[in-house]
Amino acid sequence: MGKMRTQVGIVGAGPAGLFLAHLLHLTGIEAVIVEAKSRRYVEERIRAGVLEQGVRDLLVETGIGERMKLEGLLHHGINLRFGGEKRRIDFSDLADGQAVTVYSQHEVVKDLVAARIGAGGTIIFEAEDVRADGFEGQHPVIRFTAGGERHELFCDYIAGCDGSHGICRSSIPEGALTSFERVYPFAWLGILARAAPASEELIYAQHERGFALLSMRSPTISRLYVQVDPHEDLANWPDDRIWEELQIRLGGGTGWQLTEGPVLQKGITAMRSFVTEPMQYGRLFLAGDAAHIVPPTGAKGMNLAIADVRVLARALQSFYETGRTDRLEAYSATCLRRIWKVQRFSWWMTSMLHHFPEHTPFDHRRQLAELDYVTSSRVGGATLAENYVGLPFDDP
Ligand code: FAS
Ligand code: PHB
Repeated sequence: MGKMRTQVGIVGAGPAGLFLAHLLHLTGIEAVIVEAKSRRYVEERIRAGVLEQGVRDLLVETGIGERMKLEGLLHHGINLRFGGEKRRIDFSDLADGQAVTVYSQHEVVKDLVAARIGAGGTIIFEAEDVRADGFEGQHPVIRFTAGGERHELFCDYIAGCDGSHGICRSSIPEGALTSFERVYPFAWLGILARAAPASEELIYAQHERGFALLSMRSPTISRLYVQVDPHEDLANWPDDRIWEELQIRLGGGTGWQLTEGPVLQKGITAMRSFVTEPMQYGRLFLAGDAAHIVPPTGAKGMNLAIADVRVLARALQSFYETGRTDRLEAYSATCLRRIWKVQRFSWWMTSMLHHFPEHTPFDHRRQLAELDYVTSSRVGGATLAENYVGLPFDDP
């Protein structure tokens, strides 16, 4: 049995775990990440695509934003297509000049892995049978198998950054947590295609056949989504059917055409809202998808994960520098203020743009009126814009 010791043990090398380790490193706090998958797997996993202004600034301020500044696409607005029209939400006008950056989550992960390894950080990839123990007392330990040998990583604190299917949340005793969930009656079928994006900015389309989204990864790679049945089988969606549906829903019968091309990757993502409270138990702290899930309509999942670990890193820094635990004790409350505001926004965007099976013609007209309002009222547009570019970090 191999025995190791560090200050903060982190389970999961996604955006939350990697960025937490990076922030801790900057304040001289040692961390070790234990990750179930391979480096290649986590660096190639296609997920989110949009960074909030505050997250962009944080990556730059903490020294890992250089490639993002070069390769990321700065967007000063998004478009909403509905009722045969396309209208723009202008962030420059409505969100004090803030913007979002289109830069893939897996590129952020690559930059963080490179920074961690470059700084001599430890990431244990392909760890098996990972367990988090002892966090109810003073001596938390992460146990795992790597290289065919069982290991114990003793730490002061454990950060559960292992996503929605990880082991950390489920390691907390029954009854200690309360979960809040809303499951949506649809899913997103997403494709990555070698096709020049047919729009310079994102287009969110509300259509009677269902929602569609035009996003991108670069001037030659499109990222596109269509709303499908929650139990849809990908086999029912050959490429030509996906393109046909995207043309109808995004084109809006205006003759406008999507550029089509080879589909490089496709998948179906379930849509749900989920929060667990509190996000901590003893010396175990949950962050990112391990604690909450948002429907991707608001482009918030990764941004919220990074907001969580920004709070956790500051709380751990306060402990190691002063011995005080007040920020650690307030971690959940501090994060949940932002989380529930982001949950509301993600729910609102999802409710406004998707076709719900139970909708009546009244609901459809109401949706169109809401879209008309937010795209014709400065106040209405500003509420969408300020949430989309990202609410200010509000902890002291
Ligand atoms: P992650 O899930 O990214 O990372 C958790 C890590 O923990 C993973 O590397 C996993 O391998 C590891 N792990 C799990 N169990 C473990 C164990 N037992 N031991 C060790 N390691 C373990 N968000 C958006 O904003 N826009 C999108 O378009 C979007 N699309 C998505 C598509 C899919 C298919 C999914 C699942 C999510 C999507 N999201 C999207 C949300 C996503 O971006 C998350 O919010 C983001 O990855 C959260 O980051 P983490 O909290 O680090 O969790
Ligand atoms: C993406 O580019 O993957 C993306 C963009 C905006 C969203 C969701 C996903 O709301």
